[in-house]
Amino acid sequence: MPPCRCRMKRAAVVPDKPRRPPRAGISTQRSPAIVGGLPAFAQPVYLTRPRVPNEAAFTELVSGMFRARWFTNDGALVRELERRLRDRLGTAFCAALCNGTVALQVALRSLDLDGEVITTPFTFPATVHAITWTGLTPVFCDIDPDTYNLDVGAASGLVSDRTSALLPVHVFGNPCDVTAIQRLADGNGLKVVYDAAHAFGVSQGGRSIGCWGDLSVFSFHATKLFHTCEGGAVVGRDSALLRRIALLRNFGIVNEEEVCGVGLNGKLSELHAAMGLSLIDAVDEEIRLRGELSARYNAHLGGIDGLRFQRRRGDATPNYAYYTIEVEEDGFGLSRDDLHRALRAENVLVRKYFHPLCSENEAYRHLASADPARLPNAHRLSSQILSLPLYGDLPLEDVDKIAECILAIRAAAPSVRAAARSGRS
Ligand code: T4K
Repeated sequence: MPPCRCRMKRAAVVPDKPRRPPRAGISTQRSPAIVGGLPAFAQPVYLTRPRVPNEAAFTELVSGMFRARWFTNDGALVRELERRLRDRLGTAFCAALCNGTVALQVALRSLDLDGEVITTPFTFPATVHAITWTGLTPVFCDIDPDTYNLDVGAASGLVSDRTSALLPVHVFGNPCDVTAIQRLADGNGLKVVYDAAHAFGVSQGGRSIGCWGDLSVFSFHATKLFHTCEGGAVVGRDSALLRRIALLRNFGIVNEEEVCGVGLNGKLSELHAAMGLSLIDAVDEEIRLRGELSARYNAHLGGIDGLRFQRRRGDATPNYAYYTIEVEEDGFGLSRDDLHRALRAENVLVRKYFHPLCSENEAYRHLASADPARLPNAHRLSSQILSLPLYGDLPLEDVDKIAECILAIRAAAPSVRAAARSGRS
């Protein structure tokens, strides 16, 4: 039987900082599936689900594309999407690309960098791979244990005469300390490219998150709150950079007579742009729904010993891209991995974003900056972090049930631990 998709009346939006104790009425009595109980969900609850556009609106755009017989290469739909994104993101330019990873590569390449780029190990592999694919060397910097973002003080200690840029990530949509990063960059003649893959719709101090640094890069992958199935964008303010980016994403072709530089094929297709255009007006609604779901998680999980939460910047407008918890074994009674296994047994497909760290990849392990002793905060967080399901049409009752599972699993900690570590799960 498919899972029930009905909705209960929604709770008022509350600040995302967890404060309240667990709600009364949540049962910790049920027997966790990992120790023989029935799974809480008959069907998998995915970490996220892509938002589906209004089919009629999407079909109309695609029909127009068929009529025009123009499917890619600077088509009308891509141009329209770029215009809408520019307005939405409040940036001087927006160049759409085929995905966030290629957008990162093109952004780095457009700045003519060489040598080393300081970045975080606590990110999706794409961030660091983009540095390497561009012929640059990543230098890993530890993170702030509370915000999960680049520790700017630690970054300043890593700047050398080989450093050409900083590539910080607004992890889970939480803005970096952009003022301190700019100060560090300006003081050392460095460029700044932000990986804003998680940060669509976020603003800080009243300014869109895309307004900081030299360039910012977004991902429009299907798992993002705004998506084009696959896609991405580079935003910034310098029109000379926009010209370079436009060339780089189209093989370096200037015109039929001239090709310049080493470009690649980074174009977004008209079909992907149609998806984006039919979803862009739903972004605020998606953020609102996720905000409600996050508040509900907070209400259940906020007071539990052994659970910690990302400290969000007070001056930021969040987008609720992810809902994560840190599991401290001492207080919680179980490790993150125990809880991960126990929730998977309930059919709750939680994920360990981001574990392993990028610095643990065999491609990077040899780097001096990848030494775990230099990255204590990142290693601790990577062993404790867990992402819980979150997407706009996740029913609030499912959040209640997931929280109930977490409490029941915790209440049965000794037997859950034994089952999780016995290899039976
Ligand atoms: N920088 C950062 C900081 C990033 O996080 C990312 C991407 C990038 C750069 C690069 O941007 P892109 O080149 O991807 O545009 C997913 C996404 O594929 C990836 O885009 C994203 N970050 C990363 C955080 O998450 P996986 O390998 O964990 O995805 P997957 O397939 O396991 O899906 C996650 C969940 O979503 C599952 O529960 C299944 C569900 N799902 C997924 C897809 C694709 C669906 O329900 N439907 C779907 O169509 O990487």
